[in-house]
Amino acid sequence: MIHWTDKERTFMKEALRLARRGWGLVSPNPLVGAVIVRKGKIVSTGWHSGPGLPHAEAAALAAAGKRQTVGAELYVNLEPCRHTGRTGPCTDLIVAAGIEKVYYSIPDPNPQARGGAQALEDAGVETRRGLLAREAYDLNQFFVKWQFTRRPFVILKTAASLDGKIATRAGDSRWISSKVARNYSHHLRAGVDAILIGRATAAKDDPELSARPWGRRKMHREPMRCVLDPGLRLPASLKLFDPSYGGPTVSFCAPDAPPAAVAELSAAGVRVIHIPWDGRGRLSLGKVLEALGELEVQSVLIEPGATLAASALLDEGVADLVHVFIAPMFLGGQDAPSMLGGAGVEKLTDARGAEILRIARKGPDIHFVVRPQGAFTPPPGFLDLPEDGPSGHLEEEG
Ligand code: AOF
Ligand code: ZN
Repeated sequence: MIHWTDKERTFMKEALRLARRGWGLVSPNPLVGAVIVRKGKIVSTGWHSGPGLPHAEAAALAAAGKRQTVGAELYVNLEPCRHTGRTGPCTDLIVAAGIEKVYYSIPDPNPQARGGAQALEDAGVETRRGLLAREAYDLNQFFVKWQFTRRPFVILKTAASLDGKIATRAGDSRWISSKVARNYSHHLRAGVDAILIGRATAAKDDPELSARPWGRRKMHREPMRCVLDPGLRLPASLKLFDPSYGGPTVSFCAPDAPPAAVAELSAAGVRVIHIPWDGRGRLSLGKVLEALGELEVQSVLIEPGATLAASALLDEGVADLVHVFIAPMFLGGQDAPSMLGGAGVEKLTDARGAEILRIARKGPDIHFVVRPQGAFTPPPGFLDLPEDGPSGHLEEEG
């Protein structure tokens, strides 16, 4: 068990804080921050701000004077790369700058880039792995899952009343959650590669599916807007299909969708992807994720109605993380939809278990962050590090 000092933790926390600045900017790259420390003081910092732009380590080194980096320490939340991709190897820059010691949180899962720590050791630079590994992993779960599985990380977001209803008996649902909760949802949208909704939600709510995070600088890139529409019967007039509202649109349809509708949507700039049935009369979500992964989509936010939520969470079990907002109201009604539709489970022993990672307030609402059973976990060895503690952080926020 390695005991990290408070100073070491503080410097890596700063690297993680810098890394978060790249939220919504860096995909398909990871969120990375770097801090250079000399004689116990920060001399420069850097963060990665997008594909083709300098890596965090390169940015921090460039921001420091040459004499400041000799004999200094570098803190970075991902193992430095040793490859030439859109930019050159960070390991070479680190060695040339005379850095003596590199602290990194998690190994680089990218087969092209990995191996940087060994390269540094070979060049006489000391490396220390595992500082704030859990936090660093949580920050880059999208990147890590996609690198290991070529499938996107799946976040499911839902909002309900205290009695678990997502709409009134008449279908009224705007809005159950508060403005603060909805702003948080826009922050989530801003950081993912794709948003996915079902046919019923598209028809009923006509959402834009754009990311409009609170007080945020203009989005440099809007997430891809995806809809499950087996028979391609949604009207072309929906905002979802209008490019002026958001990112590119993808329609997932059944193998036997009418060719005329496919042609019409394609001509309008919508990408149409055929998906096999799942055996329960719905499109296979597993196959949808496979198709998205091939498009280099590393994260998808599902904003489901009751049917899609049940498929994603219970029937297919594809969700890796669930955000639930509970609003302080009661709606009642046998026929008012609740969070999960579908057939449901029969026995309590069939329930999908979950681990609550976080509970917070969002205005008047309660915000749960939950990891359901079956969520992605990295392969053995990736995270079982000295720093490894319990798998989540149960926190309460004021
Ligand atoms: C980043 N930013 O700060 C670090 C990365 O092809 P490139 O040049 O865009 O390199 C991307 C890979 O580099 C990425 O998949 C990851 O493995 C490694 N490290 N990437 O975008 C950074 N340190
Ligand atoms: Zn690099």
